Amino acid sequence: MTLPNFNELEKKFFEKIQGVQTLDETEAIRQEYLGRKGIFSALVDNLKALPPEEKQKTGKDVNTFKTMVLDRINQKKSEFELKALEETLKKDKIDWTLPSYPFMPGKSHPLTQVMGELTDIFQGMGFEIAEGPEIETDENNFGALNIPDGHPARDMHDTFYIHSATDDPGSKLILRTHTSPVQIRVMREQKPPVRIIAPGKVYRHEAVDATHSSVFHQIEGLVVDKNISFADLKGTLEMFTQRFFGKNVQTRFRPSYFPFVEPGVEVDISCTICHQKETHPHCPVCKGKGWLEMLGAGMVHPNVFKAVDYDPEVYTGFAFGIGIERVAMIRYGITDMRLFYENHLDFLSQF
Ligand code: FA5
Repeated sequence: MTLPNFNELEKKFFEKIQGVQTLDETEAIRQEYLGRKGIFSALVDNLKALPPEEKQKTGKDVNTFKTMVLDRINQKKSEFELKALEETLKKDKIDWTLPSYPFMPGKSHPLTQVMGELTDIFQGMGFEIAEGPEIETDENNFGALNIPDGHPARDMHDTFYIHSATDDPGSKLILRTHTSPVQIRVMREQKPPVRIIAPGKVYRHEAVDATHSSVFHQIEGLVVDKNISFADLKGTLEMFTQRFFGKNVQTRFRPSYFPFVEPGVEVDISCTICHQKETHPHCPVCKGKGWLEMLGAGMVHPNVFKAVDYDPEVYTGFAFGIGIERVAMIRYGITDMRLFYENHLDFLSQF
C-alpha cells in the first residue's frame, strides 16, 4: 500500500481551483473532493489498510489537507457570489432623479377634531373629563334621570335594547341614547362640587337622513355646587359659543322640555353661514330661520339629585348636551350629516 503524496495532491488541487471561472465549476470541484464518492472518501478508506503507526500520522495529514481544500473552495465561492451581487447592483442602479411616491400624512377625522376643540375649551374653563360606557343600564339612561318606565319622553329616544333575562332596570341593558347617564355615574361616585364634561358616542334607532344618524356623538356638561344659577349656565354656554364660533355669534335660549332639568332650554346660535343678512331666506343651512339649534340644557331637576343622594335643598346645578355632528355642520356649513360617515377622502381631506 503506497502512502498518498500530499505535495502532488495539493499541487493538482491548486491548479484546478485557480482555473475555475464560475460558481458551478467551483461546486463541481467541491463534489470531486468532498462528495460522497470523492477523493477524501477514498483517502479515508485507504487509511484502514495502513499499519497503526502510519495511520495516525497520515490521518492528520488528510485532515489538514481537507481543511485547506474546504477553506479555498469557500473563499472561491464567496468571490463569485460577491461578483454576482455587484453585477446585480450595477443593473439595478438607483435613479435619484425619479419623482418620489406621493406621501399623504393622515390626520384626525373632522368630528374628532371638533370634539378635541370643544374639550379644550371646556377644560380651559375648569371642567374635568368624565367617561361612561356605551352599554348602559336602563336605570342610568332613564330611571335616575327622572324618566321612569312608561314615561312618554322615552318615545323621543328610540332605544336599542340588549336582550337580558331580567326586568330590573338596574340590570336591564341598552345602548345609551345620550351622554346624560354619565351625570348619574359621576354624582354617585363623588360629592359636590362637580364640574365635568363627558364626550362620547350615543345610539338611537332613528331613520338616517341629512340631519339624523343612528350613531352620533354628544358632549355632556354638568356643574353642581351651592348657589349655581341659570345665569351660570347662560354665561358658560355663551363663552363656549363665542370661543368656538367667534365673537360675533349670538345665542338664543328657547324654553324646552327634558325630564331631567327644570327649567329646560334649547340653545340656538345665529346662523354662521348667512349671518342673518338679507339673503337668509335662501340660506341652505338655517333654511331662512336665521338660527341653528345646537344643544339642550337646563337646571338639574331635584328628582335627579334625589336619585343620587344629593340634597336638592342644599345644591343646585346645570347640565347641557351638545350634538357634535350638529356643531361640526354649523362650523363648516355642511348640509348633510351622512358625509361624515361615508369616508370619502375628497370630503375628509378638506378639514
Ligand atoms: C338630549 O340628548 C339630552 N340628553 C340633552 C340634554 C343634556 C338636555 C342635559 C338637558 C340637559 P336631544 O335628544 O335634544 O337631548 O339631543 C341633544 C343634541 O343631540 C341635539 O341638539 C342634536 O344636536 C343631537 N342629536 C339628537 N338626535 C340626533 C341624531 N339622530 N343624529 C345626530 N344628532 C342628534
